Amino acid sequence: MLDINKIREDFPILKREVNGKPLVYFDNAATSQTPQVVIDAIVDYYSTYNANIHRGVHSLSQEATDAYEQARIKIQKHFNAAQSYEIIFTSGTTHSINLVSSGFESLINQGDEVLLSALEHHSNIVPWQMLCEKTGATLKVIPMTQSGELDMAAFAKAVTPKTKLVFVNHVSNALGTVNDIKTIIAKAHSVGAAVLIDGAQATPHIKPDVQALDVDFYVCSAHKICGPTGVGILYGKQEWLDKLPPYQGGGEMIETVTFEKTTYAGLPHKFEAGTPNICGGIATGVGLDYMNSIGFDTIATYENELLTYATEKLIAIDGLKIYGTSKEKTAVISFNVGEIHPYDIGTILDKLGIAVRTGHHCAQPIMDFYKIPGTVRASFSFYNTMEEIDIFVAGLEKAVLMLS
Ligand code: 7TS
Repeated sequence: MLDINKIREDFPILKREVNGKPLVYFDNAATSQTPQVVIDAIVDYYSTYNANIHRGVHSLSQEATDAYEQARIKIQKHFNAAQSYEIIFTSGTTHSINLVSSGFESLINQGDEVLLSALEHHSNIVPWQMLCEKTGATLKVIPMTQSGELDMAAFAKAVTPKTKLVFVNHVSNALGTVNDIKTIIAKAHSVGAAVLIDGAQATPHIKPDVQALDVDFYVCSAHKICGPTGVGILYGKQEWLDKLPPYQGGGEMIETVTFEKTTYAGLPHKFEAGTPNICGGIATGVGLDYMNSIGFDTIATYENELLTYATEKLIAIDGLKIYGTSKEKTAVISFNVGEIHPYDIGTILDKLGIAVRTGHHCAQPIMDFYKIPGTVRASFSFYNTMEEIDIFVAGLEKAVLMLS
């Protein structure tokens, strides 16, 4: 059982008001809020042991290096990676995907096929389009259904011996659909293709086991899992990370440098050129510890209760249509009411202190599929309450009345 009052005490921002009303924060799919333990870890780092890592003999540098590498081990354990050097720190999901897609430029050839899903965020579309433009490979799309699920029969047909890479999100940011990634990974592997799973929206709700999934790359952002902005995680199987060339050149990623030739450092440093976000990496580990102390099963059960409660209340509103009705979904509700523009609803809700996201959610192909410009998206987290859903629904009813 989750002690909601105690949990809410952990998040100072939840005490603030917006436009004179208590904040109701339902934009968790964009970024999660930050618990006090993470804020404290950031203050502690800069107050007591700020130093550059992996290079100093002095105590501060060693303390910072230890804390940063401990965070990597926490992340390894969280995702059940076989080795800590299979965890690469990046600046976010977008950076992680670009690192992998640019690495594949030397591994993909004209005539090869790469497969992505119709449910992707732009950051899991555009880098691969760029890869295809550079290499002459073909981009193929796994279609979606009206309920916002992937058409798995079409996927099975689309995988051929020409398929070299498959990239799919674990959970759709615009609809909340949980994709059957285990089946996708197994099918892709049957033709020797590598699989990248974008876990940006799954990791706030689900604890993935990368070895059980047998996934080749799994990526996510710290700022959606109670950590800071500017930190991303890239898990890569050692065999694939060894095959990929370095992404950026610079300090830290080398073994020896002469003007004639540079040799590269081993994993994970090969992909971590320059001074990283040291404090951010450490704080990411603290955020994961915090979420694990509540427990991902507890989080999922509670969030599912929020989702069910909110869905029941919303469908009772005249003219409201929910996009994304998959049986397996996270606590995300995308909707429109009649012909009212989502932006207008979002603006009125903001005046009432309620934060939702409106627009295409960086998933324009999904909006095109439904032939809509965008949606209102309410996304819940384990620190939200049923009372907040009541406030949101009452605010929405008021907005609809004003805008009809
Ligand atoms: N992939 C998915 C599935 C996402 O939801 C996001 C961010 C990204 C990639 C990119 O993550 P970043 O941390 O590199 O920016 N999604 C959202 C969202 O839904 N609203 O704001 C950001």
